[in-house]
Amino acid sequence: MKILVTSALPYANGDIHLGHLAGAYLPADIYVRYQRLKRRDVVYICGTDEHGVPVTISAEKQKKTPREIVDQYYASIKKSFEDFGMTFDNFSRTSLPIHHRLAQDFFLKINEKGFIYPREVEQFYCTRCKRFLPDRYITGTCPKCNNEGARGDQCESCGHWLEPSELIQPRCLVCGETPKKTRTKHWYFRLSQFQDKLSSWIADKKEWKETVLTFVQGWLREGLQDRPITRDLSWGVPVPLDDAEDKVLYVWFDAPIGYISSTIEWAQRQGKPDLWRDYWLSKDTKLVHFIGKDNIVFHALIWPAMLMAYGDYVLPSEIPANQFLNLEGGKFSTSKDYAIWLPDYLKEFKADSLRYALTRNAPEARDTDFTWRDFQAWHNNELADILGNFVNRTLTFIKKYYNSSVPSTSFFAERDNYILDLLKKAPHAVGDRLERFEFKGGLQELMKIAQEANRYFDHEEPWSTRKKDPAACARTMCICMKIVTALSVLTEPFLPFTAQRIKKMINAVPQSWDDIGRPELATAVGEPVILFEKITDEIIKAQVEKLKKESVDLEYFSRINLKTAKVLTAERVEGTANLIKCGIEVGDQRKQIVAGVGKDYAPEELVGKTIVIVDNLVPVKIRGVLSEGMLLAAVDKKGIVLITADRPASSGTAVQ
Ligand code: B3M
Ligand code: ZN
Repeated sequence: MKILVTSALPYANGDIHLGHLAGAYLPADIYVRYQRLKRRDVVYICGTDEHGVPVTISAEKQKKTPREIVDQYYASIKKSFEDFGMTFDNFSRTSLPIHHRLAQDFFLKINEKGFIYPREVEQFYCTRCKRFLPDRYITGTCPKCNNEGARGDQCESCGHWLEPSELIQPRCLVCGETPKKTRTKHWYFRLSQFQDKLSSWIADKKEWKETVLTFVQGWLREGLQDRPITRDLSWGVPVPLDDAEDKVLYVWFDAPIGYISSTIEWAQRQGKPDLWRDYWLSKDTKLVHFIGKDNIVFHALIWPAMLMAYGDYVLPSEIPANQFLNLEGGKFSTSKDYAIWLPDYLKEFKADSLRYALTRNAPEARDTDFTWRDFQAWHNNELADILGNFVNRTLTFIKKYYNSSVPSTSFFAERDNYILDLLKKAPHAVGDRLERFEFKGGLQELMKIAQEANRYFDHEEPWSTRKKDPAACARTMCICMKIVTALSVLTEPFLPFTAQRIKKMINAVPQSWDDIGRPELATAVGEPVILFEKITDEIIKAQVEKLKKESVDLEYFSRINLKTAKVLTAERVEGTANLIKCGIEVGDQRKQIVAGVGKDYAPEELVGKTIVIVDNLVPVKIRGVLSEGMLLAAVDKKGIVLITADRPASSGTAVQ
């Protein structure tokens, strides 16, 4: 069997941050490294997604051409992935001619087969910017969840995939103007025709993650609709038809085809231009797409439908989509620069510490939160104190008391056999988890071994048997070396740089995954080095501060109008547990706000208080009641504490 693994192609419009890594990249790299150690035939494909509105918007913001933007970010994404230890077999770009040709061929072939048709449609057009507003050029309120910042292609908050016409109160992203509907022509993909085929294809994917299946089944239940696959843009793959001037393929149509074109490029680079066919055109290929949850609909429905329409290619076997990683309690946000960017991280810390933290806390079944404190604790208490410590104490002991040559033994005692048995089972214990895409579980199994190893060392007390019972001491150290040697392979998928350093210290020959249980020992060890230096509180504090500062700059902050307000009236919103409607005075204005403080405050307590509000929040309806601002409160585990004026202050005063 062949295994073809892909990670979502990142848009070449910005750097990679930790949220991306945890979703589509790190787990894939662990999986692939493991498969290689199992000596399986695996190819790992990725590249940058260089088309679409995300790229053109970034270009406009940075006053550069799309070409300049994609060249810049292709290079920096590729570099930081390498530094992070990602081992793609090929990292391509969708702006290459090889990809354009393939995407156009794909379009033409399914067009010939009758799966594409043109349709006159009304589209939003901005009269001020003088252009059509596809996808993210338009924003408005999501019809599903009422999130006000929904984009024209998808609501980031609830994941709903949108058509711009569904948006409530649409606005041009660039100038804020309310756009007008204007006629244009677009080509549609007959997704509706694949309803049954997709349903039966999904039916035997029982092992798939629940989160993925729920999503897909929800879509199928609603009924699949035909989707436009062309756009009025000048940047992208030109639509290969005579009457489609100035139109390009929708980025989500061409991007997944990038998995194939990147594989073709890989084959060419091997000097075996047809080799890609063995993977894409064989029913014996296990195609695995690693993605984040916002990409599920494209990979689990639309892309398979495209492949079915085309005919010959293999369909995805596995789509182990991850949930989201949050950052210190908030969502990663590129536009607000609230993120930890990989190149910044790598300037100050080691790749493996992050690989460890992101796997230990992987958002496999639900969203998880990255905090610098956890990062520090896991690095210090687990990587350094458990894994690093065991390797180090073993090697320094052998260096010091055995002059760096590895002792041997001819018999084992009961406790030795216990640990040897654990070692024998280790490749399965870890490997089985990885086969099931349970990376967090795999890492736990690995750390269990390091933990048991430390216990064994403590229990055997080689420092005292050294004199009392030299044979026992030799036996202990021989076994410890077996464990270190096994760890140098077991850690490799997760912590490749560490694995490399251990191998160097122990002079071990490369081993395959299946040799882990019976590791072959080198006769002599090299110089022991400390694997993980502790990370201090100061270093972590600086990172937390940086994040706070970077998340809003002054200009951003000055756009938020904070003012004092006096509460004149307060009453509970009927039928709700904790909403209170307050009539407030803001200078000479009267306003109404709805606040979720009813669990901790009675309405009477609020009346007369001088509070702080965000005055220029776009009015929203909460449970049908108009709210024209938001009050500030501190929220901790114990409950809500209102922020109020310390001394009498007149209402309507700016808070700075
Ligand atoms: N570029 C979207 C994303 O980064 C996208 C993935 C394409 S995979 C074919 O979320
Ligand atoms: Zn506009």
